[in-house]
Amino acid sequence: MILPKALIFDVDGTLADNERDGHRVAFNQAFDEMELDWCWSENFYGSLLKIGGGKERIRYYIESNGATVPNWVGSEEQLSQFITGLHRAKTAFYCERLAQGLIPLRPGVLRLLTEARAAGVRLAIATTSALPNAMALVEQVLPDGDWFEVIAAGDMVPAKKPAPDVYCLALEKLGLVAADCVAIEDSPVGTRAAIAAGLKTVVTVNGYTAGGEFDGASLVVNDLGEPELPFTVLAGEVGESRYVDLALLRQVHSG
Ligand code: XBP
Ligand code: MG
Repeated sequence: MILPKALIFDVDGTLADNERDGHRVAFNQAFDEMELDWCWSENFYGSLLKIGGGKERIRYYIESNGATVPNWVGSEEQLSQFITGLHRAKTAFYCERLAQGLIPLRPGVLRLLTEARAAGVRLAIATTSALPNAMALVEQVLPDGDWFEVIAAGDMVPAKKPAPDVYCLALEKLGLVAADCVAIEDSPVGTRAAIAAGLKTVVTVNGYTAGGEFDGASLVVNDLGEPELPFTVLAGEVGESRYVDLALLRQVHSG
């Protein structure tokens, strides 16, 4: 059994549990600022998470809920312009929340990154999120910078998750093939993308994704766990392991 050469992490929901109290709140702040009578409740936002990407989520909401848009929005070009402006405002609010330290890392993330880095296992990101949002999260929640040598973000590829594109881009930038790597995801949409790219995938669920379909995942756990805070295994074999570490990822990779 050999170690994976790289670990490819999803960002939102995986590195940090940031959808409910991060992205969702920032969307609502942007709606207020733009004087829209829209409000995404915690429950409703969960149903919108099947749409990857903030701009795509706004568009889907307008089209499927008949949400009121400003009077000046008539043509498709104006709609795109409106969504881009609204998403820009949301990004600013989101980055503000990150800077306030309101979004902590999930259990086990820093431990696993530290172990991987010390062992020479390369680290990459494959996210649906816009590049500035992914960078802001990494810079705010991880100490000492430069953890990830590759960041592949939603706006860099033609199709967002569940398409495999962003994982394929991460592999291309790493110069590796899927069989060399393991992906860490939190959502059904993200897991489908990683598996479609040919990656062995470990899923760490959160409040929004627990109970989702993770067909093809090698392992599904409640979080990465810590020595003093073991994970709960929802699917897959972990032997004696009590948290996700390189020894367990070696098994996943070879499985
Ligand atoms: C999750 C997403 C994102 C965020 C919003 O991305 O679907 O759309 O909810 O981010 P992932 P943006 O789990 O793949 O990191 O507003 O930046 O699009
Ligand atoms: Mg995610």
